[in-house]
Amino acid sequence: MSASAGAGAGPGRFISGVVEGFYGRPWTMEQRSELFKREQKWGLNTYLYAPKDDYKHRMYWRDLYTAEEAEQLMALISAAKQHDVTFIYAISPGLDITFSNPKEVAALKKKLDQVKEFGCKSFSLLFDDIETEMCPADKQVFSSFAHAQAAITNEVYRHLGEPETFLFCPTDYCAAFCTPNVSQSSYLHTVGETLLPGIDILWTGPKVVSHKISVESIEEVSSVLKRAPVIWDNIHANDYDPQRLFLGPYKDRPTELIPKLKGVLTNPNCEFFPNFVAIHTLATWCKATADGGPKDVEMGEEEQDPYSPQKALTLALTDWLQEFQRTDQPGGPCRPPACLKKELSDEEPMQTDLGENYVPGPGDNPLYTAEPLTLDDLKLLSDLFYLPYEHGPTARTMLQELDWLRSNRCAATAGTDMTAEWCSRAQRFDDMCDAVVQMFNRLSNAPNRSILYDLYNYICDIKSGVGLARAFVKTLGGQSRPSAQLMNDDPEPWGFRGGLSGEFQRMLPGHGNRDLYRHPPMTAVYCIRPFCPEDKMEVQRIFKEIQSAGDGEPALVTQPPLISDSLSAGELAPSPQCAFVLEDEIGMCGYALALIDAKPAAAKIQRAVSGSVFEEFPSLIAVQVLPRVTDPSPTKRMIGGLLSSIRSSGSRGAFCELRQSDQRMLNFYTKLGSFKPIQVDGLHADIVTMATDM
Ligand code: GDL
Repeated sequence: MSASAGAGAGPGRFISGVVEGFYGRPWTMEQRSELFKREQKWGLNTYLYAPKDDYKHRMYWRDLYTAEEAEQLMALISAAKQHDVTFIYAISPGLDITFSNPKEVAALKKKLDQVKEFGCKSFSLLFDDIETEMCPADKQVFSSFAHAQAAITNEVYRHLGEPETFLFCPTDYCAAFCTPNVSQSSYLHTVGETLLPGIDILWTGPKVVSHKISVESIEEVSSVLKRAPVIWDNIHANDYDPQRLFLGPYKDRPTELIPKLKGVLTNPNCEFFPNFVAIHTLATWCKATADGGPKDVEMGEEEQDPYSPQKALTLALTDWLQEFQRTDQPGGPCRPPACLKKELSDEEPMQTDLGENYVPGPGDNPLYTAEPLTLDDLKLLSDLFYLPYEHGPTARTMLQELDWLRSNRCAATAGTDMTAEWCSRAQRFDDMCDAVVQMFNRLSNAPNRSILYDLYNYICDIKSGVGLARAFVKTLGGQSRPSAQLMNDDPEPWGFRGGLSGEFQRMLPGHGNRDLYRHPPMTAVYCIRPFCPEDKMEVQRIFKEIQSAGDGEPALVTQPPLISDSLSAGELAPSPQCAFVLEDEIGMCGYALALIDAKPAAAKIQRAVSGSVFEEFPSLIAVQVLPRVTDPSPTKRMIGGLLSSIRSSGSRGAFCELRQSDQRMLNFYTKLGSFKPIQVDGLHADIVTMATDM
């Protein structure tokens, strides 16, 4: 199963390169030819043609190519050959193929025969992202979906003369899709046992977009598949989110994987030009070998690896910088950026056109001169658009600083010891924002417009985002009136960004987002403090809000009445030292109230509770937390504090009353573990009582 990475042909070679396997606009033929050139230069050897939204690759897979299309494909296949790149033609018939119908198999063979005539020698059948249910006709012939796919794949493979490179993409192409798991997946076992040994299998790792791929996970899947997989890596794919682009290095795949794999193909960003980093760093990774570099005991763990993502990124960005300076427009730009002008000035005068002939007179505006883009600009750009599970270092610092400035806003104008620190950190944040704007300006003026146009929407978006954050910090520091962009009742559309999808997200708990910066789940600052009488109204508000959540109806009056409702509604006062409230930066977001002895309170609201309940669990607690608090730990801490107050009063146990409809709190208490449901007679069927001893 072992292989070594790098270019070269032959059955044992490590497949390395690019899969054009994303949804959306496919790359152009020119871009693909450019890709082959780069692959050759960087030592990558394969290109898998699998553009999801190309009609004849998937939706109309049966249709043969027209003469014009044939010409283009032939040119592409020969361009790949010229650059020593293996061109693999993939087809995705899974949307509607009937496996058991011989006409369908014939159609598939005919289509692939046509591509073979174009000079293509390597093929692939893809069954990703399709329905897993077989049609009735197939169910009669095949014992499972895996058997159907493997049978047809073997037949096509043989028909094509057992090509040296032939790839199969399973429907369960990552661990997350396997039921119940990889080692017990009957689908994967059948695929592994039935597919002919010359066919290689694609695998995306633990997930569709895998954060990390471990050696153990590959060993596990290899033993089920009976061969080393070819990784289809979605680490740089961005087709699932129009606001994201990935310019970080190939990362979190140890180089010890190389001998355990048959290959790696990256399925990168939809935009062709920004993939320079994704592909360049993958090439660096493929060249790194486990016994490559000298080992230094002083080195950290990452340094021990012959591949350093950070170094690979710098190499890639250094080469990419050259690309930005290359003019790709016929005739333009009229004037070179400042850096190039100097070099040229010693030589012959430049070819001129109208713009170049114009020489400003004394007192006229000087000609606009573009500042050259720098390596630091590209590092910053990559940090802002890094990887799917990670922001780059500068982006992380910016988020941390903004979070600190926001959390310590009181210090901004208080004139205390912390004010100086607040102001200097605000200035640092402002400088970082300014660097983003400067980077944007220099990028916009770079001679290579094709790269710029692919980046444009993203850099515009981040420039606006940073602009809003910057204005917000200025407002906090009292340096400007509440920003027009932020606070105005009639802002410009860029003051409320994100469209309908943004609105949907904001309505979901935790904004529907798992912020990369807040990882693990939440680092929002919560404060738990003792309840005071002035909090009564807010507690009532939270109680009402939760009671009416869902259908917008006011709370149902439960008969007999609940002691905890009376406590939350302020009709009963909590016992001294037995009440807390939870606050976040918006305000009060939860409370925990207790009655040490609930019996008199029950009597007060004429609630009969059997004596044995009060004997075993004399105290009652009422806890509520607004849904915006998605992190369970502050609620746990608040309940912990309340229980310890109850304990120190000498109580033997506490109970709570919950409505069945309050699934959130029911789940919460269940997960806490210490509370167990108890039987209380005479309660409404909707009420669950849970109790804990001290
Ligand atoms: C997928 C698709 C791929 C897509 C990617 C990222 C595979 C095998 N298939 O599941 O076409 O680009 O997710 O959205 O990865």
